[in-house]
Amino acid sequence: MTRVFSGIKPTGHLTLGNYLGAIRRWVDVDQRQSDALFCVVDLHALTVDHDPARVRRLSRQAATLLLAAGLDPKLCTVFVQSHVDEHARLSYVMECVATDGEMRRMVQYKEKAARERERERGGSVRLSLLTYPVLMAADILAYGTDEVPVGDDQTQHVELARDLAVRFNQRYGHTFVVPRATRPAVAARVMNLQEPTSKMGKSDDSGPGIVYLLDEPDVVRKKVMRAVTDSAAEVVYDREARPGVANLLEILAACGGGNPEDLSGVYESYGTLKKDTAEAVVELLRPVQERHKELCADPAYVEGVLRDGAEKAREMAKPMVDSAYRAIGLLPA
Ligand code: AQP
Repeated sequence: MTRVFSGIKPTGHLTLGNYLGAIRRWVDVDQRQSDALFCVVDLHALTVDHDPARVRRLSRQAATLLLAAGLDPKLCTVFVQSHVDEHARLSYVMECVATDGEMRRMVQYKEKAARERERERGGSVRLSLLTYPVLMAADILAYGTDEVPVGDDQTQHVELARDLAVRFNQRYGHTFVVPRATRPAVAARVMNLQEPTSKMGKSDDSGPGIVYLLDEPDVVRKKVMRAVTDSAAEVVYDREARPGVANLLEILAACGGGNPEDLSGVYESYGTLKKDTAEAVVELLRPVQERHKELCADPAYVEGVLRDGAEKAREMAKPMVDSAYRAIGLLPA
């Protein structure tokens, strides 16, 4: 059976981008057809300036939302990264396989390091921001993962995990499965409603352009109705020339099925397109929000799922990490 692994960072409240680009597919496809593990990757949230209490709160909230969205612990393994030591154990070994040049070429590193320097006025960037893709490679490789379902923004990191697996296998003997990224058919990159050339990212500051999974229906409506489009009159699907309209068409298509190009022919004005998109998003989020409320009333259930998930994950990862330690030359304990 295909082994699937993917994760989500508790760096902010989960967004519509997370849901359409990743979580929905985990729920509808991956947990049903594969041996799947889904992880709140909390160690990755420490790579930029962070508030410890907020990370804890967001980790709990992300896990609760994954279950509310439909991940079922009977079908898949849901856990928190820092509860399984194997991730950090393997990460160091993979740092001995990766090069600093590879790390510095990562687009996300360049963008985020620039952002951090700007925020701190020329201040320092955490070393973990540079090495984070290696930890992500370790997350994936520890489980003998075949497929990593991600949005477009993460494909470069999955490529790195592939390169490191191949290099390790060539140098030290076959140890790792070489993983591949899989992406959703539509909405692989949901864009910020206010800046439709930038990804809708949960750690961004631009609140009005980001639809959060826990936004009230009226807040969703307001954000979608105020989405930046352009001054042209016709509704045309053109990602390059008309990114704002294309983003709305893609969101609408992802919510209700169909494809953005066909939908563009149905609308004569931006007003009705926005109204229908807003309602489609509200309806998409409604059951997730209802279930989230129920789960918040039962924190012991969520904690139990995470405890059991970590135990299962540990059992899966330990043999792989032990064999990587042996292969690279470390003495067995
Ligand atoms: N806008 C998006 N469109 C489609 N897919 C997306 N994903 C994230 N944003 C979009 C996918 O969701 C999964 C988990 O994402 P993440 O936690 O790694 O990243 P994030 O939500 O983008 O959070 P940050 O902190 O704002 O991330 P950075 O700044 O690192 O980009 C992934 O599968 C991702 O592809």
